[in-house]
Amino acid sequence: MEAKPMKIYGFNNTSQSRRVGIFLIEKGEDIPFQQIDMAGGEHRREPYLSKNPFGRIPVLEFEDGFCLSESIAICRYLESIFPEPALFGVTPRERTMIDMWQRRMELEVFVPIVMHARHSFSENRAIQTTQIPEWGEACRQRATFALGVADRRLGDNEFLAGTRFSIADIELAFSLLGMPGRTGIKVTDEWPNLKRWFDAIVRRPSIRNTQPIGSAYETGLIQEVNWTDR
Ligand SMILES: N[C@@H](CCC(=O)N[C@@H](CS)C(=O)NCC(=O)O)C(=O)O
Repeated sequence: MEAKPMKIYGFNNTSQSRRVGIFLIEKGEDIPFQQIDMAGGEHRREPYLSKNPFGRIPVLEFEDGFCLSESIAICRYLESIFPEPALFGVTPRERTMIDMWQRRMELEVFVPIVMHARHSFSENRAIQTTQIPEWGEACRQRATFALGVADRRLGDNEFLAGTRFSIADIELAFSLLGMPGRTGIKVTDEWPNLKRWFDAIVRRPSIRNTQPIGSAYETGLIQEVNWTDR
C-alpha cells in the first residue's frame, strides 16, 4: 500500500501554491500546509533542497518521506486519490479538452502576465533585476490576445473546457487574480463572456478564500465584482 500524503510546503502568496490550495478546497479535502519563509530563502537551502532540488514551491510530502513537486503533478495526484468532483475530466474527450485549455491558459496567459508584471513595473525590480520593458509589453499583448480567445470560447461554453468547472478554469482564475501587486490586465466589458465567467468564478469559496495579500483585488485593480452583492 502506498504511503499517505502528509503535508504541503507552500507559501500562500504564490500562484503555484494557490493552485493546489484551490484544488483541495474544490475537492472538499484538507492537507495541512507548512508555510515556507521565501523572503528568508528557506526554499533555497537544505533541508528543502533535498525535497525539491529546483528550490521551488509547492512540494507535497508523504509519510514515507517521498516528495512530489510541480503543482500540476500534485493536483493530478490529488485527483487520483480524491476523484470527486473531477477537475481533470471524466471522458477521454473531456480530459483532453481540459488538458488543452489548462496548458493554453498556463502558457498563453499565466506566464505572459507574470513576465509582463516582472518586466514592466518598477516595484518588481527586486525580483527581476534586469527588466526589459519591451519584453514586458510584448507579453502583455500576448496575454491580451489569449484572453480574447478565452472570451470567445466562453461565449459558447459555461467553462473553458465545456460544461464542467476544471483545472483549466483554476489556471485562468489565478492568472487574473493571483499575484500580489499589479498584473496590468483588467477584465472589462471588452470581454463580456470572460467577464460573466469571471464574476461567477470569483464567488467560488475556493477562489475567495485563497486571495493572496496584495492581490489585484486588494490593490483595487479589479473592481468589477461587488463582494457584498453575493
Ligand atoms: N512549475 C512549478 C513552478 C513552481 C514555482 O516557480 N514556484 C515559485 C513560486 S510561484 C517559486 O518557488 N519560486 C521560488 C524562487 O524562484 O526562488 C510548479 O508548477 O510547481
